[in-house]
Order: sequence, then structure tokens, then C-alpha cells
Amino acid sequence: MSPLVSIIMGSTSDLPVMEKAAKFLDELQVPFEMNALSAHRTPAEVESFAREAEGRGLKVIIAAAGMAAALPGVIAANTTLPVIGVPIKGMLDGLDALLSIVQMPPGIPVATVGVNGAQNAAVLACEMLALTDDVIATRLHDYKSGLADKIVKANRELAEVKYAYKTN
Ligand code: RP5
Repeated sequence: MSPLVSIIMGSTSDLPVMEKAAKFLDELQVPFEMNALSAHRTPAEVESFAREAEGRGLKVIIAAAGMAAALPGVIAANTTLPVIGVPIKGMLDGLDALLSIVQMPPGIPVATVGVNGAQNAAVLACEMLALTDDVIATRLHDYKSGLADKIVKANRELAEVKYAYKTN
């Protein structure tokens, strides 16, 4: 099984957040790899990874980092594959990582999700893959229908909540 998505994180301390991305890809049966690389601690390895990614058959890279989070941007600078950045909440409520990841110069975008938004990163990666993969597209449709069902159920539950002046 060759990976279509690569999840890269700056440190294993990011894993508790990034597990949500792994879980979603598993659920949609999308092959992925997961590794740690650091723009500051292993800069040469980050560059080689990014330069070789497309040739290895990868389609999307999810890169997570906290603090002065250079990892997603450095990867994006060395590949034309789409890079999805996940700011990890460490210091400053994650605002430091969010701004480091989202504020890229023109020509080198990183599709940035919210702070600790690992699951959304995986959903977005699947949406990219679904453009050319009907099986993943069908699974995504099922997943999104499930989200709507949750709200239908919520409204059934809210209908049971009684207040004197509540009209429904
Ligand atoms: C970042 O620094 C990592 O992505 C992590 O979020 C943060 C702290 O790393 P550790 O000191 O826990 O390895 O590069």
C-alpha cells in the first residue's frame, strides 16, 4: 500500500492532536504515512522529504507544528503538492503557530486549518483526493451526510426540552 497522504509533525508532542487526522484517514481507508521532521532541528531532512514527495506518489501533505511553526511553509517552498498546515496549540494559545503557518508570501500557499484542527486537515486532504478518486468521494459524501444526521438528532432532543415560553 503506497501512501497518498503524508502527515508530518514537528515533534511527537504533537501526536495527541494529530491522531485525529490519522483516525479520519483510517476511517476513509486512505493510505497515509506519519513521521516527525522539524524545520529547525532537521532542516536538511525536511528539504529532502519535500523535494522527493511528489516522486514518491504522495498527493497531499499535512504538516503540523507549534510555536515558531516553520515546517509547513518550508515544505511548501520545496514542493508543488498541496500542503495543509495545522497550527498546534503550545504557547500563546496557538496564535504564534497559526500566524507563522498562515502568513505565507505570494506563490507559496499553505492551506491552514484552525488551531489543533487536525481532523479538518484530514477532511480537506480527502476532499482534494476526491477530485480524482470516486471511491473517496463517495465515502466523503457518506461522512458529510452523517454530520447532517447529527443535527437532525440534536433538533429531536431539543424538541423535548420544555420551557414555559418555548414555542417548539
Ligand atoms: C515545534 O515545537 C513542534 O511542532 C512542537 O509543537 C513544539 C515543541 O516541540 P517539543 O519541544 O515538544 O519537541 O517544533
